[in-house]
Amino acid sequence: MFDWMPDNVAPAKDLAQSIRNLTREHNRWFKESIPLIASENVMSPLAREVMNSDLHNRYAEGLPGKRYYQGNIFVDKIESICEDLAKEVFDCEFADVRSTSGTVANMAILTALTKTREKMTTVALSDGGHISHAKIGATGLRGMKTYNYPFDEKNMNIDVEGAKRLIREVRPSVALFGQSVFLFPTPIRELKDAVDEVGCPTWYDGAHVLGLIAGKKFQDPLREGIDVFSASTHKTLPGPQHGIILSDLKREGLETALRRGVFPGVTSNHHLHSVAALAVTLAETREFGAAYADQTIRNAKALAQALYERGMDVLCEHLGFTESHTLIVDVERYHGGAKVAKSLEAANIILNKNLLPWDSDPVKPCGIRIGSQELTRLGMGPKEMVEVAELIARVVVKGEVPERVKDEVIAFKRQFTKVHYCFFEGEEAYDYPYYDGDI
Ligand code: DSN
Repeated sequence: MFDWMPDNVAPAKDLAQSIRNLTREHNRWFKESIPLIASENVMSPLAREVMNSDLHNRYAEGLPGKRYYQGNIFVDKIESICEDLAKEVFDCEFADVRSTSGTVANMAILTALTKTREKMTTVALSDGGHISHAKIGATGLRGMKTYNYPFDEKNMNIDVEGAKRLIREVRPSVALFGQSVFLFPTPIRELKDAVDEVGCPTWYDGAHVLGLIAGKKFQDPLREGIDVFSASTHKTLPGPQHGIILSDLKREGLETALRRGVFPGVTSNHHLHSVAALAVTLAETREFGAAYADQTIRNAKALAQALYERGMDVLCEHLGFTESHTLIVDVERYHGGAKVAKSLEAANIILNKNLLPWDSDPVKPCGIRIGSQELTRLGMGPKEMVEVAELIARVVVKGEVPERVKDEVIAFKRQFTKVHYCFFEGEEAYDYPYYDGDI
């Protein structure tokens, strides 16, 4: 031990072993839990294999064939295949797969499309907008002045007439759409007149619904007239934590601006192992994506219906609850989202509290958000959604002690630990290779 190290600091090997043990415990916990966070998923065995490769250790600034480093012979091929697959799956002219996250992709687009102190229109955080669209996030960092679309709380979507008025009045440099709470398609076509009148580019952040769009089961933003489509790649698209930018390049100079926005704009090296994992995910999506997206939406509707029948206030019953993977429940009468999410966590049911448009206190949200995509990936269908709803309702509605429900959650979940809708279907989702023994 170093002489400057106080006696109570553990040796490095013990700390490393602790991290190893905690990681294993995390894996086991998720194997025994019901994962319902709408922004998460499990990667396929093949995606995990390439993710955990030497690609992780390398540099490749620039684009295939135009690099600043040697050693990219195979990297160039992988990245080119990834871009081609993205263009094919999303039926578009342009794909940049170098952003290291959805927020980094958004920062690249802000760099490409805007200048400091310009105006943009966005969905408010309380209405489901993403943090990177807000003043406190990337948009604010760019110095943008943001104006929020009026929101139709009953239908949980942008208020079309109000949004048209706002766009005409503000005359933004860019009109941004897309949410982290995405129940229904954005009325892009309905807003087209106003946007065309102003002449600004339109941008759609489709991170949450990317896998549903890939499976052709949600709106197709580029076909509906959007100029730039950004996303992270690990929510309904079950890929690595990474980002993507797609476009049909209908505006002059867009390709160069977007490429420069990513590099050198907001990234130096991109994450080559993630590009490989994304390429595998896109290939698997081309093969299995339609069935997976269809089942994900069916499961979300089935789960919403089953929760509703058990007395929970699932939003938008009059619209069939949802057209995506997400459902929202108002749990104010059960003491709010924070308390409910915590109680469910004690029963190994993992979801998050969520702000509702009518919440008066942003730190005490009245909602919870639930996503069906990961359970779908693990092979569950409508029958299992009813079982999941019953387990949730026992904790939330009937007030059963969460720790008592937990044993049943574990027994239930142990039947669903394998990945589906991928090559090597049926491999374990939560098992990773280990070295034997302690350090
Ligand atoms: N904050 C994430 C979510 O859970 O929706 C998106 O980045």
